[in-house]
Amino acid sequence: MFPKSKLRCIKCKKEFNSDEVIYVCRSCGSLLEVVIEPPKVSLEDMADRPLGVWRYEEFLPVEEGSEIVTLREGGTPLYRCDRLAKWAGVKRLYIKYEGANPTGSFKDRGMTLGVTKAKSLGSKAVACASTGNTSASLSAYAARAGLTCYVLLPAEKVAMGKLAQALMHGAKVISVKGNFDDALKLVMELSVKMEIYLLNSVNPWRLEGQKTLAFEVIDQLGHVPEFVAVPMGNCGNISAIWKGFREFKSAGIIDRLPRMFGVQAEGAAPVINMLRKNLETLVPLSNPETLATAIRIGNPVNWPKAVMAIKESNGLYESVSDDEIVEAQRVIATLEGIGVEPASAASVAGVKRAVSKGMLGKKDEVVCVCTGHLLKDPEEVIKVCGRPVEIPPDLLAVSKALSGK
Ligand code: AN7
Repeated sequence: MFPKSKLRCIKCKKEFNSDEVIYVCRSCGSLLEVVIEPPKVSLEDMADRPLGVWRYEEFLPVEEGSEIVTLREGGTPLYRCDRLAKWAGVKRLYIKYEGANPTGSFKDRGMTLGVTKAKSLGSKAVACASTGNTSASLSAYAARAGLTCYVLLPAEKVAMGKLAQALMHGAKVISVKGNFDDALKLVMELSVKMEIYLLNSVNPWRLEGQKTLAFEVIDQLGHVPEFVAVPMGNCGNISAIWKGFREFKSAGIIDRLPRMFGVQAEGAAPVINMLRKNLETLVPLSNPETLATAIRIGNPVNWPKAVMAIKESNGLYESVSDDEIVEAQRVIATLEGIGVEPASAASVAGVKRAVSKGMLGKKDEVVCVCTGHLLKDPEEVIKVCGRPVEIPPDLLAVSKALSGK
């Protein structure tokens, strides 16, 4: 049974019906969130269902009788990583590996909900701006649903794997000469003007799918982790995960909450800057820069929700350099066998950085959310690892090369 829901402005608290196509409060322009009644359900009640987004249907606000658009998202592994814990300097470290989703990122959790919603609202076309993964995911789910899909990408800054996905799944892909923030502004205007359903994370229904990551962590770990580290770009994911934990607590499934740890790349860290300076509002960056192109975002729309998540949870925040990101990416890959894209490694790099500052240490347990697959950005890998040595096809040359002579 799906729960009944409504939309509520996070600022002025004005409420709207769940079948209204709006992305921000009609009264004050702030972000909206979906509100559901906490269901009366236990983990045992849901235990026979496969691990994944739809296992938690009592928490997922879609219309009864909706045609669910799914590629079997979620149900991703939670790996205990002892070598990585030692490297970072914490007691326990787990990786929630979102690269194992159907299109290789956490975005699929949101798109199964978002595209199901688009269908039940009767939309014929969906759209997004994207640093890559959102477009890859939306293109696939739109194809699955038989909807037209438009994606606006920042020119030349989208990793090859992600672009390949959007193109092959048949989206109309447009390259905007500007950055992600420019593309998002355009697509928001476009969606209103042309009545195309917008599926960036400003759309609160998407976050309803993404909150299931929190549910899975509780199911897999068997207890509430102390810290959950999340890379932040547009700040939807950390907000969604925090909402998930809060809803499990309201439903009486857990009795305490984790502390959220938001991590941004140094060159694209407007939220971290704001928190450090204790500012009331975000100062957007006009030229965000980082090798982690997924989180190369200067004006994150969901910043108020992310700031709430970090503050309410008595959480942590840090920025990490590109060098730290690449180092973490390599260590995750070589010590644990887990392949993640640069943005994903920011969560792990953030833990190491926090340890060096004494914010985390030998007593702490952290779940790091690794948001996307290594193969999303093969060009970055070649850039940081170099190409393999080339040899003529003979045995002597092979043995020489293998012994490094
Ligand atoms: C791998 O695809 O914004 O803080 O347009 O692809 O919820 O934005 C991607 C974001 C982290 C940040 N890790 O999540 C997009 C886009 C990866 C990502 C983030 C993204 P949010």
